[in-house]
Amino acid sequence: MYYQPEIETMSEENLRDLQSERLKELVAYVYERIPFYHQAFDEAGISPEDIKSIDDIARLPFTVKQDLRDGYPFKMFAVENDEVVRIHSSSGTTGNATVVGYTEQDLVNWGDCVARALVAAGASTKSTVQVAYGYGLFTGGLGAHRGGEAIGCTVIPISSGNTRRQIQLLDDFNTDILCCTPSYALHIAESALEEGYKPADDLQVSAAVLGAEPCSEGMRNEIEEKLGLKVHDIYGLSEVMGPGVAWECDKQQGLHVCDDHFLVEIIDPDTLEPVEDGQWGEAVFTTLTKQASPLIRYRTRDITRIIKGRCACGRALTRIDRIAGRTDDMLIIRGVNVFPSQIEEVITQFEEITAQYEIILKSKGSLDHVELHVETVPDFPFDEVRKLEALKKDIARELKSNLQVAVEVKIVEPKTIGRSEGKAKRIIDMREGRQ
Ligand code: DLL
Repeated sequence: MYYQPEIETMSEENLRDLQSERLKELVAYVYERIPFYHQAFDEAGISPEDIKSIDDIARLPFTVKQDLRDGYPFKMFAVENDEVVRIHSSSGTTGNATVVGYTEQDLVNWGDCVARALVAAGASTKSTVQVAYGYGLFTGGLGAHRGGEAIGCTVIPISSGNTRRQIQLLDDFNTDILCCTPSYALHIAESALEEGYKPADDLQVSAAVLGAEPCSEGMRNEIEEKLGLKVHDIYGLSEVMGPGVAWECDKQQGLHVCDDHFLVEIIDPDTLEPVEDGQWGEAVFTTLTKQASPLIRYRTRDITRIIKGRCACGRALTRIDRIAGRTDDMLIIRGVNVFPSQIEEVITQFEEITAQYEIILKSKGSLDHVELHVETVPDFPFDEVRKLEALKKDIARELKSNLQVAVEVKIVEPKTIGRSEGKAKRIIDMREGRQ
């Protein structure tokens, strides 16, 4: 099912034409309205008339998070305050937060993008959508909310947390679509099982639209199995809009980008040159329709690749692979690059442990030392030392043979690793000078 078939099934050629038209309008718009871009274009020796189609995109300068921080709060806005109807912001752990504005039309477009994702996951006017992403300055809650309302679903704005209540409402209100982070979905599933529910049988929920953090196939399978539903990945970032920039259809073969609103490129983060389709690199987005906070070539630091060929669902929208991780989160263990999601993929193959884990980075002399904490499932015989030792060895061996990394595995008792209601914190950096 499609939410906007005229866009979702538009031919590639027409989509490209539409993108080129919108890109031309966008460059003139930002050049005129945002001094930062006026100056950046001048410095690059580019004038808006030089951009004739999306093939010229690489002539434009990049935008990075620091540019948004430097523009705090409103210098990157293209409209006056009277046109801004909403603000979201992502808290900066370092430096200023980034602030993003939305006009009424921006919110309509955002709702459409999320609605496409929800409909692709099976939503209709008859659906009840439980939004367990956090509401507030984070874009997850209100973004998913708007998408559900755009379709005409019944939306439950429960926000994140209060897990017992989540389960009760899933049951009492016959929720059929759950929206939250993957780690929170797993926590909800575990808690429901603990409370004596058989979620796969007792609950009506048939799809979960999960995003805001990476989720390995292993973790996805675990959530699907425990809750008896299908997981649809949804991607986005506040600077570019929020959830809904790209999402999975029922084929689960990559995420469809909303090409009419965003132009995606994949670049090599070191050379900044575009990579061939199919090669992994950093996703860069240009917003084609945003009025309040448009962005040219925004470097996301998220690692993905273009999936070639047309999806069996019939959509011509560009597909990107599920996000492997962020360049900032990439671990370099004795020279080997590895993302936490790759470690997750390996450990979720073990039935004896849950998908809850923590990666602790420590200093040993001048070298980095990596400790992986994993938790056994509740019915594992934790006091049988030989079984525990064997499991530990097996996990370490699998990590070594799959990822070529040597990590010290520590198995901890069930329920000792902190559960997350939003984005899980998987890496704890205890290296000297990093705390
Ligand atoms: O996380 C927006 C969002 C909310 C997306 C709800 C999906 C669902 P930020 O807080 O600005 O916005 O964080 C954006 O989260 O650059 C990625 O690193 C990561 N991320 C978002 N979606 C996914 C995903 C929201 N599906 C940052 N898979 C992005 C992997 C994701 N990582």
